[in-house]
Amino acid sequence: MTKRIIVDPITRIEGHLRIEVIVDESNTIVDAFSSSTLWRGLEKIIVGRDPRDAGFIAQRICGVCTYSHYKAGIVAVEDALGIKPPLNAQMVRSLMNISLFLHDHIVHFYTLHGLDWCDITSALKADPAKAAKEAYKYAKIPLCAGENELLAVQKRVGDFVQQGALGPFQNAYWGHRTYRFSPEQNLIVLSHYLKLLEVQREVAKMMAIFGAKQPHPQSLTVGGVTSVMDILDPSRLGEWKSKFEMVADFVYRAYWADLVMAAQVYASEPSVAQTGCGVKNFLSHAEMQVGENEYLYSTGIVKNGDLSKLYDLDENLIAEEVTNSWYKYENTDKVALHPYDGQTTPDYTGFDDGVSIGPDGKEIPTKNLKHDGKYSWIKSPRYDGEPMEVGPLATVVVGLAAKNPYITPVAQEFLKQTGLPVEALFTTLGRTAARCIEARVLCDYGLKAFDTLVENLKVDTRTCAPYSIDESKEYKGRYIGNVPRGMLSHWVRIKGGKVENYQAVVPSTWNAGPRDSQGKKGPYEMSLIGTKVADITKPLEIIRHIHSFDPCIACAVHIMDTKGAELSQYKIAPSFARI
Ligand code: NFE
Ligand code: MG
Repeated sequence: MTKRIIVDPITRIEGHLRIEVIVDESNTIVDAFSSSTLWRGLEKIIVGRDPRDAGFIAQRICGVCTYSHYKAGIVAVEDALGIKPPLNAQMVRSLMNISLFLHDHIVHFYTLHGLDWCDITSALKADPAKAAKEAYKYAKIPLCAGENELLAVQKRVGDFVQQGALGPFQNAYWGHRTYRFSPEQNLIVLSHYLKLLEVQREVAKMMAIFGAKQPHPQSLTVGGVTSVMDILDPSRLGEWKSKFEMVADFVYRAYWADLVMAAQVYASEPSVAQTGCGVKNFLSHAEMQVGENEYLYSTGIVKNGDLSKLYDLDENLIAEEVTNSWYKYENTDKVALHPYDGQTTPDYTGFDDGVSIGPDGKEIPTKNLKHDGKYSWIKSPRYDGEPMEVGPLATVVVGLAAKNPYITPVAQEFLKQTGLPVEALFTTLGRTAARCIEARVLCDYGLKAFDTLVENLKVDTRTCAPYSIDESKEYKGRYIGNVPRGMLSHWVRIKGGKVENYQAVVPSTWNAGPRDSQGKKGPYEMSLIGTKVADITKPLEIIRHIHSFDPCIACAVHIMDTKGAELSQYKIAPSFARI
């Protein structure tokens, strides 16, 4: 007898994500469905507009990676028009990108994913003196982990819990048997969780220095950047650098240390150390420009987890399917469309009546995803017909296969410090570690972009390239790069001086999309298969796997009904919301 577990909504992510799994008699997941239940969007709004506005509109796809779609929209139009921005503009864009990645990664680990690893209730029972000693095992000079600091953290959180208003700590699976940290280790992570709140504020300011504000910076324009006064002001440059150093310090002494600790402790927890990565194809793109032609991350493809071979990326082989998504393709018999010819026409087919496991372990009637039809607002991107994982794990895996000189030493250091084999990367633990490795590469080498900018400013102060748009001509162009959640591409066609078609193929779409016409599941769904759920009323394992991708469903869907028509109604049952 199989049973169905539904987690809807998955909280501590951006957007609306529902996961349904089928478990067998041993509570092992044998099938999985990933669905975005909310529909929104922007690709259609861009059509018919002035191409110079595409980036500003595309930016509204998401309030998390607010810079990614902005930059992608600007660069896609620059590519179409044949514009190369001056080096100063390229470097400032890179400094903003470094700020975004650092912000996203540390916030993800502590605020969104950390409580999947760290049991707060256990931290309150810790011995602070013992914890202070423990912290020295993972950092030369631990951050916020002295005995008195830890005692203060315990008191602060203890007082908060005493009030009975648990706020962000409510509704979790405290005491779950797959939590593995000792009380002292939990207390160290909890201390860093609180410190993050301060660091997060500073890293947001880093973005605003050259972006004018955060979220949704405003200083990129087709041809270059507009933050000229800030670029030419040494004190603004110095402000960015000192904030970068403060964030890097947090990454070295807290984030990295906690991930080394997690890797050592959780190596013996099968649900994270042996499962969580089913699609072993990885796709990544060069990003984080630090010189004229120098990038910290590499482009390429790794297939079936084989690090000995790196395949070139052929962008003609990128396509999106809607076989199991609530869209239809019109005037074509193709099942997959290249993004230059992509369509976004809704075709909502609803849910089925059925049953699933309720909070007390008994079956209750529910509206379920259709298992033999359309079941998500997310499309299914494919590369040469195959699902691909994108994101920090892809950056690290492709970086290792490419023998990337920035990624390789950092990844090797992590494996050496934790004693894990390289195969351990192909798990949920590996994916979470890879995000930290990606952040650490920025801390080790990110200032190369800063130095390139400072050196170049001595001989060249240009910040924008001149250009013109010929209305009698047709153009097409794209941005392909990596953003915090993985490979992102924006594709634009321009005709008569206006945007004729616009498509975004987004990281969380690659990872969260439903199965395709061949029945091949995407990375979220495959990550769940084979995992044994310890307690079906507390499916922490499901949440941990999915959180490790850092889902952003606003990004993944990015389309809405521009006429405001009601497409369906949603009711959220809070008892099912899991943090
Ligand atoms: Ni909305 Fe995004 C990133 C983009 S996501 S967060 O990173 O592009 O898939
Ligand atoms: Mg799209």
